[in-house]
Amino acid sequence: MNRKIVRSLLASSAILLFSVANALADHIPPPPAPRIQFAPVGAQLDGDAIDDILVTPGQTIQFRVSIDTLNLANFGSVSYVLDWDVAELALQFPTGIGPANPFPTHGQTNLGIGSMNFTHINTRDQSGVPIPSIAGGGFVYTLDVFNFTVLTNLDNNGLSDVAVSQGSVNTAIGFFEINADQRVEVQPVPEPAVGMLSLVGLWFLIAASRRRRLLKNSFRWLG
Ligand SMILES: [Ca+2]
Ligand SMILES: [Ca+2]
Repeated sequence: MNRKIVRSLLASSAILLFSVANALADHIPPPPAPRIQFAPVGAQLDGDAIDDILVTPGQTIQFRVSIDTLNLANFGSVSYVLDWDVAELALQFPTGIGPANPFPTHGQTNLGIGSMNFTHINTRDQSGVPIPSIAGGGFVYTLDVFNFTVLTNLDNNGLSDVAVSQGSVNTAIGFFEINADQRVEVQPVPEPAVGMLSLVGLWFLIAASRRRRLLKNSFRWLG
């Protein structure tokens, strides 16, 4: 085997190994970790990257933000940022505290238009509140309940309308960041397509014409 063939074989093997490693990396699930999350999560309804929720102007839509305490030590406080599009949604005040939120003190800071920081603190004991554990996972506390009024400027623009980010907790061993990276878009219920309207119109025309013909035939038979 000459050197050229050996070099070529080595290069092919390296490319194959790289591809296999990449494929494996794509399929390795991320390690379980505590995170801030919200519901409803929405669903993919169109061609852009963000998940969607269909809404109607004037309605109230509720989002519940929670912390999944998976693999987390007891914590003395939790904090995150909520961002929303003020052109499409108006946050109703006062905001609500989750029914099982274990923290005695709650804070919120305005960070700018459509951006607020929410903090829940156990001021009596910064080393943490006890976290109940459940088999196979963390314990989920609902931290906040947000009601938004849907505005008339709804836009299906593929941009985030509600998002959480910058999650952090304080435990006995100090502050650290936790995963908080979720967003969703709200968009108007689509109008029926013009083609569909035309089909419905056509069906009515055919039905009316058939009825007229039947009536005409009945009169002819009677006469
Ligand atoms: Ca979408
Ligand atoms: Ca939107």
